[in-house]
Amino acid sequence: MALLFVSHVDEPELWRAELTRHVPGLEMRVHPETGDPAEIDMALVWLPPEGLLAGLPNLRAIFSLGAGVDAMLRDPTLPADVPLCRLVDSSLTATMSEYVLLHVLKYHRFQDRYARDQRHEHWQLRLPGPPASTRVGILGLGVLGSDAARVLRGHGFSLRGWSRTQKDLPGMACFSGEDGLAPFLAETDILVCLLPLTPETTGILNCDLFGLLPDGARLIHAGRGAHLVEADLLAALDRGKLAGATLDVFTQEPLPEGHPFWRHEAIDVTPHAASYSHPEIGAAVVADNIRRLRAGQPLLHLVNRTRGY
Ligand code: NDP
Ligand code: OXD
Repeated sequence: MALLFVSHVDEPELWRAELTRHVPGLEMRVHPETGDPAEIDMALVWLPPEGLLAGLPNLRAIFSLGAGVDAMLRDPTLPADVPLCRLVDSSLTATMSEYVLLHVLKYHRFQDRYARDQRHEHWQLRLPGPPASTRVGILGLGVLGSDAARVLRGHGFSLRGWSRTQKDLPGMACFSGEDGLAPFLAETDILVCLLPLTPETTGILNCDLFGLLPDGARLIHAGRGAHLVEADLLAALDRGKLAGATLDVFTQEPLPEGHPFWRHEAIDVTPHAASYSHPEIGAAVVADNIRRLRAGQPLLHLVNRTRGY
């Protein structure tokens, strides 16, 4: 039996080297060189073409190469009885926290303003207050959100977070559910979105939500493109409700040529690059699950398909 690797962004040979180091004798095939589909019992995938996994009759486990599995769950043919595990690894987590810290510091230290000043040959000293004077609010307090909070706390920022179920995290105010959203937003100067995309969170970053933030708030969005109502963001920026946005994810990726986000003065675009897994680290996590599957033990990081993440 063999593992099928499917990804247009991850480097298969790096993953093969690391996986076979941890699981000697593992046969890994790289899509589209699948061979006999009946010989595939595991799949390691990022954005597999719709229907591909349904065509593997002996599939026993699906391992995602990403933390978010919304695209896979949208595939109506995704085998319902095959366990689906998302990627939780320390490199993916650490790189996301770096991204969040980088852009929180950018806003806190006025680097966005200085970039604009430079374009206009304008010399103006802007002195920030201490980090505690900047209130950062994180939407989603799971693996990524809670680690970003830990890192930001280390830099002295004032923190709050929002999740579906109530959390109790050190050094931050935690809010949950629909009732917790407005009080959470009311004191958030920089809003960070690290939510999974589900029917409940689709379109959550909209004009109503922006209206609940203090005037001049900033957005750092690294969840999924469909969380954001793009026209509402442009309207909020244009009327000064929001002062800036850093966007890593988009409804259409790559962001199409001519899209208004590319040239907007107050928007920074990154190409879905916020976080990434180092194969040396990610493969150890996947290998652990392969051993568990073979030993009939419970798999780690199983997706709850009813909840959608
Ligand atoms: P987790 O599943 O660990 O955490 C998700 C968090 O979101 C949980 O705190 C959960 O609440 C909360 N949540 C889910 N639904 C709701 C809701 N309806 N209302 C309020 N809170 C909600 O996920 P990760 O932290 O690992 O990843 C989060 C997302 O980040 C991924 O799904 C993906 O979309 C995105 N991502 C983006 C990357 C990039 O490079 N741009 C890279 C990796 C991930 P509760 O704790 O109560 O369940
Ligand atoms: C992920 C991603 O979900 O890279 O891991 O977006």
